[in-house]
Amino acid sequence: MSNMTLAIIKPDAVGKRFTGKIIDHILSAGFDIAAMKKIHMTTEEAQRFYAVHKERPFFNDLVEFMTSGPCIIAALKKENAVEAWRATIGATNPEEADEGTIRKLYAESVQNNAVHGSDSDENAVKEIAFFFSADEILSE
Ligand code: IDP
Ligand code: MG
Repeated sequence: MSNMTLAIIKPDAVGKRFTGKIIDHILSAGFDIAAMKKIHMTTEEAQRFYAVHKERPFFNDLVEFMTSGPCIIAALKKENAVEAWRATIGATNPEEADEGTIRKLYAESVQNNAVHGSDSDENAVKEIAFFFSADEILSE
């Protein structure tokens, strides 16, 4: 499934009413939205979603941030979706993100960085399945 990736519009960006601008950016960059919904992650879900980072010093703050308000999650479709979406969002730290990327435009800090993107095809498949059932994902 190398044509799909998981995007999350994080609580900071949803709270600042950037959802529309970010969805416009997604569409302008040529992604199709295969699935989308609004969720408010539980602590348990955020801990499981970010389990790979559980030994990192920022883990508890990250879980608290991701559960601080609702997120918009989406399965995005495009050729080489993972790489294309990472290029569209920019570096984790917005200070290091290229001009015109979503994080450069809308992120406030390395933690509150507006959006998530899967980092590999393998993780994209897992992350999409974490939030969406197969019948919620449209291929048209
Ligand atoms: P990514 O989102 O660009 O893939 P990761 O290294 O996978 O970055 O980190 C996951 C999330 O954890 C980041 O998007 C950010 O919200 C948070 N994070 C990463 N590094 C730091 C840090 O050094 N301090 C605080 N939060 C961080
Ligand atoms: Mg990551």
